[in-house]
Amino acid sequence: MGMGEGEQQAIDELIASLPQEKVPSLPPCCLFQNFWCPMYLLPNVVAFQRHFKAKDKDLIVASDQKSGTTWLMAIAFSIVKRSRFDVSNTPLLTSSPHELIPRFELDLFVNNPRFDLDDMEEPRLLSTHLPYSSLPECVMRSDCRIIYICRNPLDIVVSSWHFFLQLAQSEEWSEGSLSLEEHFEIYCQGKIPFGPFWDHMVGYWKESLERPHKVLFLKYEDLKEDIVGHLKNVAEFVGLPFTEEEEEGGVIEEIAKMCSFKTLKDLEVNKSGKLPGKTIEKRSFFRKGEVGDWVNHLTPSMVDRLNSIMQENLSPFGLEFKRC
Ligand code: PAP
Repeated sequence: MGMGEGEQQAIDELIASLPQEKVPSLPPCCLFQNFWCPMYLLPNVVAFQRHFKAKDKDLIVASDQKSGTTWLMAIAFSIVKRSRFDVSNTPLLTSSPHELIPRFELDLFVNNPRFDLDDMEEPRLLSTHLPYSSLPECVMRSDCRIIYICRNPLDIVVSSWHFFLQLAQSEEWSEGSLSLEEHFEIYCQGKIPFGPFWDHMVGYWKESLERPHKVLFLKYEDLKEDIVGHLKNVAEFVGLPFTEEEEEGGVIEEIAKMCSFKTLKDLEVNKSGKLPGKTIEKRSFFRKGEVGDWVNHLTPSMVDRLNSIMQENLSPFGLEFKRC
């Protein structure tokens, strides 16, 4: 079911009333509820906010773009569905993590503002790039849980530059490509889709401190350092701790390996083709998968600039990233 004429008109009027930003190689955005929302996603965001009905058992994977979403989707799926699937028959072997955990604004509420999610198997695994403050009220009120992953902005900006360069090749909104310097500037201004990144991170960070049973806050770098420890944390958070038997049987290590960058990147399903209904190549979700690749791309002055933005906007809340 598409949007009615009246609804489309209301969205058009809303967009017209908002500050807008258009840069080549990024989708045109408008400043909606204090974040830069790609205009083509606004109807979906509004429909999600109006029509989604959270259930207590829902698990939502949340992230800013390029922070480790794909990895966390694979992890969440493997942990929650492990009574049905093991590494020999997991759907991860035949589907992209993005197909297994649909995103509200990019998949579920696209052209279908009253999407009925009632027939999804429970617990429902769902995902979003929206900031915490833009999640529907029912998500805050229900007992559903959120796992958020964030990443050092120095690595995010490099990752997102590569990603949008590739995306821009096939998108009609593209008017050419941006140099890393230009992309970096937009990122530092907070005008990248779903930005500013500091508000995104701090929103979930504060909620994870106030309501640790509601929001589990993870960092990409910490997962790289101790994946087994973090898989245990995730399993406990979702109320499905690993049993002694599972631990002794090596189940945690098996999941870690299945969800690793190398395993997922080398799977045929993630190597070729596009996500259903999308222009994006699945392989563009797997580039290098490393911590600290920024040293190969950013100049010392870019690093200083971004570090001082973090110092100003993240450190006061106790949110820091290790210097490497
Ligand atoms: P999305 O927000 O568009 O879904 P997301 O998965 O968050 O993208 O980010 C992709 C990044 O995660 C890429 O980083 P890079 O550009 O620095 O390489 C990608 O390589 C990395 N990535 C994807 N899967 C994994 C994984 N299993 N383990 C570690 N990193 C991964």
